[in-house]
Amino acid sequence: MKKRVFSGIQPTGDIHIGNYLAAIKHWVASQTELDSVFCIVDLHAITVPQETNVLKSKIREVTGLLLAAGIDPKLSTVFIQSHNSAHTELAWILNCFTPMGWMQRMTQFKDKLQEQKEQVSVGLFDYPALMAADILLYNTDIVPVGEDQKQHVELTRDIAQRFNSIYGETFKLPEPLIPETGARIMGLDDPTTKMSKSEAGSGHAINLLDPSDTIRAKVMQATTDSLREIRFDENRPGIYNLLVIYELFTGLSRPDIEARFERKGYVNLKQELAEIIVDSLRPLQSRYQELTADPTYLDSVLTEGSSRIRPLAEKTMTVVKEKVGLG
Ligand code: ATP
Ligand code: LTN
Repeated sequence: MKKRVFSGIQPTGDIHIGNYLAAIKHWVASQTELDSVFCIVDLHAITVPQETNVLKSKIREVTGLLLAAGIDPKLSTVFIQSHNSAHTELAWILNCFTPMGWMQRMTQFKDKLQEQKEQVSVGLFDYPALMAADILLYNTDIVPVGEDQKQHVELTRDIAQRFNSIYGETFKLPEPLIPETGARIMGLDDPTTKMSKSEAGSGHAINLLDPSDTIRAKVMQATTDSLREIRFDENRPGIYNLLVIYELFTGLSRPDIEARFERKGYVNLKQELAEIIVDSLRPLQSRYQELTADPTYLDSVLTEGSSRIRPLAEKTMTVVKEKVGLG
C-alpha cells in the first residue's frame, strides 16, 4: 500500500514561486511513489472577503497551474474542497473536540488579527479545524507544506489524538513534510517577511504566470544590502533569499554557487537569476496556455477528482458519526 499524501492550496491571489518551490514542486516529484491527493481549498479562501467571479476563475487558474507544473491527474487526485460537504461536516465535529486555547495559539491567526483587527471573521479563527478535517478525512500519512503550515499540521495531530483517546483509534496521525531548503521563501521587496499572495506590493512576489520582463524587473529591484560578498549567510536575508531561489531552480550546490559568484557583484547574480527563473517557468507557462485553451478539460479533471475521493470521505464520516453517537 502506498502512503497517502494530502495537501491543499488556496485559490486566492497569484500563485508564486514560494508556493511552487516549497510545495507544488515536491507534490509533482513524489506523485509516482505516493498516493497523492491535492485539494483546492475554496472554503479556506472565503475566510477573508473574496469577489464571486474572481474566486470562481481563480479555482480554474490554480487547477491549470497545478497540472501545468506537472501534477498528472492519472497519478494524483485533484478536487475542489466545497465539492465534498464531508469537509465542513467533519470540521464542525472536530471543533467540538478542540479547546479554544489550542486555537488561540495559532501564530498565523495572531498575525492576521494584528493586521485586520475586529474585521477578522470567525471562519479565519477556525480555519485550522477545517484544515484538520481536510487531512483526517483521507487517512493521510504525509502533509507536504511550507514552514508556515507546520503548526496547523501539528494541531491536526493533537486534535486527532484527542479524538482517538476518547473514542479509540479512529484517525491516523499525519506527519508534516517541510522541505529542508526553501520552506520559507521571502518577499523580494522585504526579505524579512514571507513571500505572500495577499501582499499587495508589485515587487514582492514572482508569480508563476508573470511575463518574462516583469520577472526581470522584480529580481533586479529585489532588496539586498550594502555589502559585496555573495555568500549563503542567513544574517543577510536579501542576498540569502536570492541565493536560495537560485539553488532551488538550478539544483547546484551552495559551494558551487558561491564559487561561481566569487568575484562578481549583486547585479551579475540578479541578472543570472532572472534568466534562470524566466527559463524555468517558460515550459510551465506554455503548458498552462495549452491546458486552459479548453476550459471543459479542467472541469472534467475536477469532477473526476471529486468522484474518486468522495467514497473515502464518506467512509470516515460513517465511522466518526457512529463513534460520536450522531443520528
Ligand atoms: P500566501 O501566504 O502566499 O497567500 P498561503 O500560505 O496563504 O499563501 P496557499 O497558497 O494555500 O496559502 O499555500 C500553498 C502552499 O505554499 C502551502 O504549503 C504553504 O505553506 C506554501 N507557501 C506559501 N507561501 C510560502 C513561502 N513564502 N515560502 C514557502 N512556502 C510557502
Ligand atoms: N492552510 C493551508 C492550505 C490548506 C492545507 C490543507 C494544506 C488547507 N487544507 C490541508 C495542507 C493540508 C495554507 O494556507 N497554505
